Amino acid sequence: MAPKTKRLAASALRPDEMPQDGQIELAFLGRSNAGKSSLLNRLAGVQIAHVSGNPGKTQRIHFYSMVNWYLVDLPGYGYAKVPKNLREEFGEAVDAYLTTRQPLIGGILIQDVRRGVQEEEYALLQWAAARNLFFIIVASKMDRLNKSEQKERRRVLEAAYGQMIYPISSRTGEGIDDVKAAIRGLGLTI
Ligand SMILES: Nc1nc2c(ncn2[C@@H]2O[C@H](COP(=O)(O)OP(=O)(O)OP(=O)(O)O)[C@@H](O)[C@H]2O)c(=O)[nH]1
Ligand SMILES: [Mg+2]
Repeated sequence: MAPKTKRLAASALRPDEMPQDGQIELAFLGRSNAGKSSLLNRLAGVQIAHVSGNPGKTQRIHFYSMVNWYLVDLPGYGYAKVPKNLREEFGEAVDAYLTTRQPLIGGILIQDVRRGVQEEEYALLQWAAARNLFFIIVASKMDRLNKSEQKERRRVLEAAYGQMIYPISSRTGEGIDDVKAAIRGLGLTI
């Protein structure tokens, strides 16, 4: 029997809690509240990830089964409201995942279109390039801006990142098919 897809396969902090079947993983990274879980639900086509108005709610590394790969929702960084000791625990788990996890081939960096690019985003992409991981950049919440603001923010973000970005809205569905096409470009089924 084929494994069930589009479900939470594991919720982990330690490596021994993570899937052991070696299927490829794509990570979702981004500042807390950037819209990672919302995009994940859109891509899956079902509500599997928890979306909150409460930043820092995703407190473990969640592995969702896709057809022949895992979509991995990581705790958002840049928490303001989470106690420092908890922040460090997530930080360590995410660091360990990103630096040592063998099935990880890359992922999606999600950035709220209205926010600036900060040190953490640059550091992440630099580190990813050094590890030969493939990251696409998604600008979320496009529905929050009017057409001319969208154009301007896209220009600013593409200049800041030095690479093209995928504008999306998890609210309207704008741009979701383009993100799926990028994932298919990696040879993954979605
Ligand atoms: N207008 C609009 N709101 C969005 C969009 N995507 C997410 N949101 C809202 O932004 C808030 C945070 O969304 P989440 O998907 O939970 O963000 P997250 O990055 O998973 O947050 P953490 O798990 O805390 O790191 C929620 O209130 C969402 O409804 C979007 O495309 N448009
Ligand atoms: Mg989340």
